[in-house]
Order: sequence, then C-alpha cells, then structure tokens
Amino acid sequence: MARTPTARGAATKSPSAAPSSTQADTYRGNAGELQQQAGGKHPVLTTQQGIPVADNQNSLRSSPRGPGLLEDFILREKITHFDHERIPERIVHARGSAAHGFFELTHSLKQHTTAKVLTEIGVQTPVFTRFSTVAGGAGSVDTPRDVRGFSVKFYTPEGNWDLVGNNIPVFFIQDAMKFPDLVHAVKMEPDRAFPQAASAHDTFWDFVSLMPETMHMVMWQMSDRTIPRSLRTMEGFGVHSFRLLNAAGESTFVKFHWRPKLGIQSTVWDEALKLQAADNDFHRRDLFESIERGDFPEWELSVQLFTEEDAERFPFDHLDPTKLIPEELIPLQPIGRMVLNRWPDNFFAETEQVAYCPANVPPGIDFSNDPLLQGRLFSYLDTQLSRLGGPNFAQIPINAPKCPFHNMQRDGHMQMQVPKGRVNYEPSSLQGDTPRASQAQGFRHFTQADDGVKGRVRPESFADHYSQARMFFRSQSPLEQAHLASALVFELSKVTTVHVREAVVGHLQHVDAELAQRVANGLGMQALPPAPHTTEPVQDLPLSPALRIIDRMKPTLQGRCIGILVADGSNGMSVANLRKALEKVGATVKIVSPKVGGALLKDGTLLPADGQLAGTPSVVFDAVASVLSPDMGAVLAKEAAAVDWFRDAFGHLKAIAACKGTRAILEAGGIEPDAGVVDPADAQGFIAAAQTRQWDREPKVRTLA
Ligand code: HDE
Repeated sequence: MARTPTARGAATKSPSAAPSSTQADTYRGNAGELQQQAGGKHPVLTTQQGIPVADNQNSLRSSPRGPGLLEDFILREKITHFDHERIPERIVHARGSAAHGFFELTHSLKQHTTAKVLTEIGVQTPVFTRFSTVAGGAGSVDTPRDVRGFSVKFYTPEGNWDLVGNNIPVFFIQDAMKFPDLVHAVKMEPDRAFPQAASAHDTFWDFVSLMPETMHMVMWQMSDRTIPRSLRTMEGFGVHSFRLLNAAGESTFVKFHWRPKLGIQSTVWDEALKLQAADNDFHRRDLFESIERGDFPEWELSVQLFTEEDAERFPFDHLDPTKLIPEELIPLQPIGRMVLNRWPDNFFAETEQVAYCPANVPPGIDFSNDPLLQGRLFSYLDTQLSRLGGPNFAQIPINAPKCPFHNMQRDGHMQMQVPKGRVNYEPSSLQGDTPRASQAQGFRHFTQADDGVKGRVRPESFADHYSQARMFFRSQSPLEQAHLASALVFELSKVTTVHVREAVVGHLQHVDAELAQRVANGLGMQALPPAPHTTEPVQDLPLSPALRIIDRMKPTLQGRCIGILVADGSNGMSVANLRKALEKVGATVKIVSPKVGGALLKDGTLLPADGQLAGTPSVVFDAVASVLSPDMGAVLAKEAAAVDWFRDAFGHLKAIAACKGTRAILEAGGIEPDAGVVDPADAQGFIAAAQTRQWDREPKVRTLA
C-alpha cells in the first residue's frame, strides 16, 4: 500500500527504518525527479567524511512525529558546517566584486627594475582583481557616493605582487595613526548604527572639519569620481610613491595608474540615488554580464617615473599621500594592459577569501617612506590573520603564488600541506633539497642612509593642506564644479550639528572663496563662517585639466547599454533596425516591455523581453528608446512606471529615441523634447546623442549649487 504523508504526517513507519519499497519511493520521489530533470551523471552525495548519504530530505526521528535524534550525524554535520559559513567581513572595503584575467607588458622598465612582471614584454601574468566600496558592509549596495577600491593581485614568476589601490589618487590622511579614527568616523555611527554606506552624516564631517589634511581628498570624494557608471569605467591608482630597483641597486620612484579602455564615466547624483533602489548589484551585474558576453573589461597600466632630485623640485612632498603628481608635471608612460576575462567560479572561495597586502612585492619593487604606506605594510597581514582564521591563508588557492614556493613555516590552523622529511629548520645538513636564501635572486631593500632624529612628528613639508584641493577644484569644468558644490550641499545638509557645517565651509574658503559662498548659499547660511588660521600660504598651482571627467568621456557606445521599450502592437521592423544599428557600433541592447514574457508585435510575432517595465527603470541604461503604437502610448501615458522611465532618462541627461506613439508619455512626464530627443528612425542621430550625456540640459532640469 503506497502511503502519502498527509499534513499530520500519516506515515506510520519511520522512513529510515528499512522502509518498504513503496515508502522509499514516496520519501525520495521528489529528489529523484529533480535529478532526472537535471540530467547528467550525478555522483553520490556524501558527508565530509565520504560516507554516502541515502536521504537528504528527512532528519532522523524516533518516530514519524517524534523528536529528532542526537545520533543523526548527517544532520549535525550539515547544520554545523552551515552555522560556520560566514567569516568576518573586511573592516573596510567589505562590499566587492572581482574577476580573473591577465596583465600583459607592452613596454619594458628594464632600465629601472629587475621585476620580471615589468620587464618581460608580451608575457601574460595572471591577475585577480577586486573592486570595492569602502564604507558599506558586505551586503550594502554598489552605488553609494564612495571611494572605490581597485586591488590587483599579479601572480608573477617571482611571487605575488599586490597593487592595492583606489579609484582616487590621494587619501584622506597623511599618517596611519589616524586611519582607525577616519574609518570609525565614516562608518555608521556607533550608537544608532546608521547611516549604512554613506559619508553624509555628522561624525564623518566632524572628523573632516577638524582634520584639514582631508580637504584635497574631500574634493575628489564630492566629485563625480565617487559615483562611477561602472567598474569598467573607473581609473585606478596605486596612490603612494613606490620604488623600482634595477640590477645595480639604483632606485627610481614610481606611481601606478590604471586607465579604462572605455574611458572614464560617471553617473549623475540623482541617478546614483535611484540606482540604489533599482539594482543593488548594478556594478557587480555589469561586470559579470560584460565578461559573460565576451566584452572583456580592459585597463592600460601607466607609470609616472621620477628621481629623488625631481621630487625635490615639486612644490609639495610626494611622500605625503594627500598629494598627487599632476601628469602635466610628470607624464604618464603606458607600459601594459590588464584584461579581465573570467568570472570567479565561486564568490566565497575567491572574492571573499582573497587577501591583498601592499607588502606583497616581488624583487625589483620596493616601498617609499610614505607614512601611510608604512602603516599599511603592517595592517593587511594582521587583519587577514583574524579574517581568514590563521597563518595559513596564503595556501588558499586564490592567495597561493603560481610560482614554486618553499620555506620552513609549519603547522598552524588549517595546514593544507603535508611537508615531508626531518628538516623544518635552517641551516641544516641532513637533507640535500631544503630551501636556502639566494643573494642572486632574493628580495633586496633599497639601502638608504637615515640620519634623522627619532620622534612622533609630521614633517613640515606635509603642512600645506589646501593648495592641491584648490588645484583640483579649479581644474574642473564649470559643470563638474557645480556637481561638486551640490554634493557638498547634499552631504552637509544631512549633518545636524550646525558648528560642523560651519567649520567645513570655513575650510572651503581656503580652497576657493566662491565655492565656499556657493555651499553656504546652498545650506541657507546667513553669513559666511570664518576661515580657520593656516600656517602655510595657499599656493595657486598650475591647473591640471587631466583631472576632469566630463571632457574626457569617450564618444563611443562600446560598453554602454541601451533599453528599448516595446509593448503589444509595436512595429517589429523599427525595433530590429534600431537594434542592428546600435549593436553595430558596439552597444548592448535590452528589450523592456510591460510584461517579461514579451510583446506581441504588430505582425503577430512575439518579441521576448529582457526586463519588465516596472522592474527595469531607465536608470540602468545609458540611453533609452521606444517603439510603441499610438494606442499603447496612450495607455502607458497613464502608467507611472512608463512616465518615470522617460522623465528619469531625461533628468539624467540621457539621449531618448521616442517614436510618435511615445509623445503622449513624454507629455504626461512634462518633458519638452530637446536636441537629445530624436526619432528612433534616425538611428545615426540617436547614436550621436547617446555617445555622451546631454550636459546642456542639466540647468533646465535641476538647480545646482
Ligand atoms: Fe586599506 N585596508 N588601509 N587602503 N584597503 C584594507 O585589509 C588600511 C588605504 C584598500 O579588495 C584592510 O584585507 C590602513 C589606502 C583596498 O580585499 C585593512 C590604511 C588605500 C582594500 C586596511 C589603509 C587602501 C583595503 C581591510 C592606512 C588606497 C580592499 C581588509 C594606513 C591606496 C582590498 C583587508 C580587497 C583593505 C588597512 C589605507 C586601499 C584593514 C591601516 C591609502 C582597495 O587592513
């Protein structure tokens, strides 16, 4: 008699107690069906000890409706492992996405370094690159206003080189001593545990207002750099000066720069805010999808090389990480490219467990005395000991070098290796194959005389906090300056403590008096707060147009995504023609329709959709188009999701290709078509408009500070 368990569990016999064949079928029925559907040859499920499992649906009970038994080693092992699935998230840069790829050198730096990764042209060095936000937790969204981490692990033939940088070339503070304070101030406030992933709150700006050295980085943070369009359109910087050492032991200073092949692109602030609701994983998804379709993200690596003597002539100290070296002063030399072409197989095993450390450098690369870098050399190994649970994390596949490695380090938690032999010390004479140090190949430090006086001091050469902040602000285009001023108004408007707002505006006076006035106006201040006393006169450094974004956006649709809105009755030919023209110039096209099943076109064919209108707002696209019948246009003009689709695209300065049927929706959204609104039949006109944003439109759609 076949028994089907009822809601009250009517089976009378325990399924694990040698069930009758009919009972076994009943209990395993579902799983069996699933396996058949999936097809293929499935290995037998086992415990971690390799014991085959007969039933993965039911725990062991004393009777069908009786208590569970402690004896159930299968359940206990499964639950115990699950209970320990999480590891501590990174203290900073917790939210990140990563990909595998390679670095290929195109110009040798042989004259300056012995590092093979920088001297062997054409060799492809494997890399694993992780991008991150800084302030938010691992589960926070991808698109807050925040600095982005840009970490590259090069698996070189002489050991791993980790270039652990950011998408901004300077940092908030000059000395590692202040890092815990900075991070405490920017993360959620300790009593209320908000805001998540946002610097717009009192503690961050309180810290800033009392630490004028933050002012240069604050300018970058308030610029559009911190609201990137995608990870593929961000620059990356090693930030600190490093040293290159050649065979003769001579040193050259170096700064590293990554430049995206697609050019640098950002979002506009209102768009970034709405993206946080539209797609929490906007950047991760974009990276994944681009790799999946073979559109591999690529960056050029460039270096700025300079000597100690060059550095003495700079009007700032290059060892101060709040300063950059304008490329107008020391030009960038391209030396290679990085291509990311493989998504990790497993997020936890690779992206979560990867452990970057700025102290990982191969022979031929060395550190400078930048006091922030010196502190970082300690911090990363230390944090990884607790985050990854012990000293053997370098054996985790994603962290292990891809070149041979041998040492006498032994034992410890999670030791994966089984060393052979009696010798675990050096020197030794009992075995002929034990590792020995090598003068010829080993790592050498730059030898430098140091006749200073020990002490806790800030060098006087670090005292100028405003000149480069001024240089950055004044180098921006007028629109970028307006974005920056508006970002300051937005952030400071979230600060409830009046004296903090005033103190920040006081500092801005040293950066640029007009900026301070604009922010004061935006905050509704009745009078301009006084500028704080400063020991150093602020210099008017030569401007650096290379620091802009808007002018440098590449006029291309490559790497950009266009959404086409269709509905029942749309003209299939118009959609196909537009799609073909867009794809020809490298754009990705996605079809959006009121229903995800697609739209029944005028000719009766079904066009499947990539996204449903209500769940795919226009913020996720770089430009939008629509092909709608007048009837559907009239229906959608009463649909908020459709009206918002166009109103937001217009407000976010995107090109719009709107057919006649769409006019009713534009009217419902109060949109007055401008040069960036074209007919979808004019594919070339749309392509030209979609290659950039409609910057002229901005003053008409929002008031900027
Ligand atoms: Fe980090 N930083 N940092 N940082 N940092 C970490 O290391 C630290 C700094 C950066 O994708 C932590 O493994 C100190 C500058 C990135 O996994 C931690 C100081 C720059 C990442 C740490 C700095 C960075 C980190 C947290 C001041 C740009 C993510 C987890 C002395 C050049 C790496 C971890 C990844 C991560 C410490 C300053 C970039 C706590 C003490 C400057 C991209 O060790």
